[in-house]
Amino acid sequence: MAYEEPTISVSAKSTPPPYDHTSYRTAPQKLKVTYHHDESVGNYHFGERHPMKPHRLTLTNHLVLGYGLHHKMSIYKPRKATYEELQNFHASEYLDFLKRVTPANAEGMAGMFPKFNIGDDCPIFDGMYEFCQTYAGASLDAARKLATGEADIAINWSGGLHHAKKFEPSGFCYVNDIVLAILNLLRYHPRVLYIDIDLHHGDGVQEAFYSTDRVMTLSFHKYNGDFFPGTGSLSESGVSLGAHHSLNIPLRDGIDDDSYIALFRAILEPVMNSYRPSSIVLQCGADSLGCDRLGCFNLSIKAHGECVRFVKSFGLPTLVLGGGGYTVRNVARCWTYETSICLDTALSPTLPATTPYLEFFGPDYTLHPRLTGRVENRNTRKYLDGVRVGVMEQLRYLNFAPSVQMQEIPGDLGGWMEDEEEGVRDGVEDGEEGKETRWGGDRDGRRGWGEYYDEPVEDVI
Ligand code: V1D
Ligand code: CA
Repeated sequence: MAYEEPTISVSAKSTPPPYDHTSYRTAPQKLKVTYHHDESVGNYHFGERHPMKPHRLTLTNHLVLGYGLHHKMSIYKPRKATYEELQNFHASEYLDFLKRVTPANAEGMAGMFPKFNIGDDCPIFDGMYEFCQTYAGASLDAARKLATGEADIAINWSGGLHHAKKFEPSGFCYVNDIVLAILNLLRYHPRVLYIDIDLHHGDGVQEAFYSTDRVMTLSFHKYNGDFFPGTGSLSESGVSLGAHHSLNIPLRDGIDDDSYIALFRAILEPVMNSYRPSSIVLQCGADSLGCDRLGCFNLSIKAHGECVRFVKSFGLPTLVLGGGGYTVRNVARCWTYETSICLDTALSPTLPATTPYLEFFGPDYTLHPRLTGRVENRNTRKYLDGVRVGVMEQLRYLNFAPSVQMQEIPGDLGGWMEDEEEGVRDGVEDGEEGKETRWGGDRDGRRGWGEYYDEPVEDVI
């Protein structure tokens, strides 16, 4: 399948009115929230000294259930992503390697490890390929629910593995479920905004969409040129059609709640007004919390959650994903709290007493332990203002760019949902319901639209 760039309209555009998202705050609507989770995903193990602990997903799920949040959303156990689905982004040579290699045959395949970046960050572990299929399957399932309109917000805490590349794993990420999900959203959505609040730069997603204007990437991260993955300076802004569509917010150690939230809002509001996405993918890496084992920021769970609340206030179909997060008890607290934000539900500050693994949350057993104030804030006002101004300058270019003209989807191209569901539908999901696309308008907000496509989603890349 070859990717074709969409037709570009060169007609002059009038300035659209600012995004009216405040009404969503004052008059919250009953949103359809879906939660995509396969219990098996928490049982994989990267190795004894490895900081990535899939068990954090089990802890999160127990807290979500303990608070009774499953009564307020539709829960799906997704099927695993197929090899063909992974191939939409990843090279077959790489997938063949991932599928074949095991701890038992690793010695014989060690010659291939440098080529496929296998090492301390990305070790070979039991069930690695299945693990990838499981978390990617959940993101694809969530994207399908958004595309059909069965979900307004779809959550997959096992996803958000933003570093994986077409040919190799990177930074604990083997397949890039985010790129795969966005590629599928692009069949229905003219413009997808990707937002990344993980401590690390979302390099794999940025790289995949670096030359297209169909996806804007916005990553907040620690940056000093050296910190993993080493990318994410303000000057990385996209190429070709994608020029000015990669936005990077490089931060120093110790950023606190007030400055992070103020910056997040001050940047996201104009991004929404300039880019006018039709859907959002939000990566909620929890390593940006204070006290994270690999972290160096000062954020509380409330501040992290405030970013989710602000994104939600725009009222667009939103895919909510996990990512990094290495102090597992705080990851579980954070993603549970963020699930409750998606559901507009207040949670008791004391964790439910019947939660399995409650001992992980002692001695306080609270949802909001104090995580802030341990690292000196190296982000001066002047520095942060410089970053904000730099982003505003990039956005000015967008306002002069022609908007993407999309074509209405012909009948049978809506078949993504049926294709992928047929024969592999799991027992939990409901029957097919009428597909609808309720959002839309072009970047001017003038034109309503039905289902949009951009024939094959390969090689945006
Ligand atoms: F501390 C470790 C112990 C064992 C194995 C790895 C690590 C470790 C810590 N930090 N590895 C890192 C980072 N890697 C390096 C390498 C050293 N260099 C030559 C490169 O600094 C990788 C950090 C990955 C962060 C992943 C993520 O949080 O962004 C994430 N997002 O979604 C899923 C994971
Ligand atoms: Ca980030």
